[in-house]
Amino acid sequence: MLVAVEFTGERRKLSSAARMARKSAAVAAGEWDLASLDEPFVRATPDAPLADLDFEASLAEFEELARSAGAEVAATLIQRRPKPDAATLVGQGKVEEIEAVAASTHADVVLFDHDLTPSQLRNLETKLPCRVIDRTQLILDIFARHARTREGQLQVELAQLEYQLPRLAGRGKSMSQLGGGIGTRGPGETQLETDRRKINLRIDHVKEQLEAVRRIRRQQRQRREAVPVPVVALVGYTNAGKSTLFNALTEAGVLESSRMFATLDPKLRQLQLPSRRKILLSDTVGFIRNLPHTLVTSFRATLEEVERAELLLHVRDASSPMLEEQKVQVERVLSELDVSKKPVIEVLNKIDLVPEGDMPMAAPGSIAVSGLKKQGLENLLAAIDAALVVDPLVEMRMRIPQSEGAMLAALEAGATMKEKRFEGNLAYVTARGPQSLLNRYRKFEDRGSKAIHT
Ligand SMILES: Nc1nc2c(ncn2[C@@H]2O[C@H](COP(=O)(O)OP(=O)(O)OP(=O)(O)O)[C@@H](O)[C@H]2O)c(=O)[nH]1
Ligand SMILES: [Mg+2]
Repeated sequence: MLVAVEFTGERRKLSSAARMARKSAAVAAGEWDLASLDEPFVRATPDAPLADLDFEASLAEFEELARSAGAEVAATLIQRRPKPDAATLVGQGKVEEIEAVAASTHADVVLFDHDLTPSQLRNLETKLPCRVIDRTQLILDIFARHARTREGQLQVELAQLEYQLPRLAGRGKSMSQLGGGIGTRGPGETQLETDRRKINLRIDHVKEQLEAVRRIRRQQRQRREAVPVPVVALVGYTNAGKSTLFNALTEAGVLESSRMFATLDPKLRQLQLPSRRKILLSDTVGFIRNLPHTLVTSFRATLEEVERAELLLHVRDASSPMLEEQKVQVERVLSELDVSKKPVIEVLNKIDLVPEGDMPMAAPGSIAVSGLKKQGLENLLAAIDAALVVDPLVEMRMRIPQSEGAMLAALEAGATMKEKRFEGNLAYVTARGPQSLLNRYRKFEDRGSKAIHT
């Protein structure tokens, strides 16, 4: 069963940037008079305040998260109170209600849409008849299910171990009831016997293995970087459609799923742009609201393609009611990764779900697409082409002996031919293509312009 909590004292959860964006969108849509703009919460519809809309959307997101972790939702309880209870997060009466509902629905696990301090977790587990799992642990569990590479698995395990360490004491009873499977994965295999010392040993061991795996990855990357191909990284909120778009763009057949965090490990595929320039497109793990800082740090390596990308494609779900809030969250993580200065193209995805005339406000230069219906992809590719300054397009006139047929073919594969003419045993060509490619043909460069036009 799920317990969603909202603390009205913390209601300004919606960051000021998101509120501003929302207000300006509302004004642009002509729905509001300016007088209402000073109210902390303008109304979204005559009878539903925005704060409620946010709460509902975040509740829906929480339910989706729970399902992604394999849970069947038996019941959902909501509590609103001014501030958290220090001992049990929710109030005493609510704890009793949860206990009763958990018993009557035979729930195995109670999931809280909020983080619990170690002592809150202990208190709740003593009072409730089943396992208690908080938001961070739920996200970690989803990560554990979806980690596919060795490095991803090790990272998740490390985060799980570090999360467990301060929460060990007093869990003896509940640890033996491994109900529901959630929160029992990864280091869960050894959960029954864990004690602090064992966990610490394991942490050291995982760190060593991670270091070894990363060394190998660094070597692979160096090998790849010897051939300069710019990396373009898809980033965005979980479920925005990054993997779908990645597939549409590369036909790569990467795992795509409605379950959240389907992609934990970055995927890289080579792709050719309309200019014939090659890029490496990288699919990355989705970001999520309130992702604990410890997780961001431990997933740094997973996001390393983002750090070395030349260009980011920020994929946004245009059909989501949380559109603006999601953008703020993604930008926050990007700034934590120290990549806010990189060029970004905003991609408004899922436009097939947005009724015409209802398009949300987006940054200038943003591209509307549907990854699923493969709409707008040409525009997106052209925008990527235009935005990549690392390997600019240049034009070069060349004189290539016809005996160099292979070179000529390679040039044609990587560049656009603006002019091609054969004279005797020489091919006179004007090619437009990436500088990195044309530089390899310098020795054929034809500096005398007469050669071509006579
Ligand atoms: N209608 C519609 N659905 C889409 C579109 N793009 C993606 N989806 C759906 O949205 C869901 C999530 O898509 P994914 O591509 O897995 O999303 P993601 O951003 O990679 O998610 P994570 O890897 O979890 O961060 C899937 O059910 C997709 O079929 C689109 O353009 N239109
Ligand atoms: Mg994905």
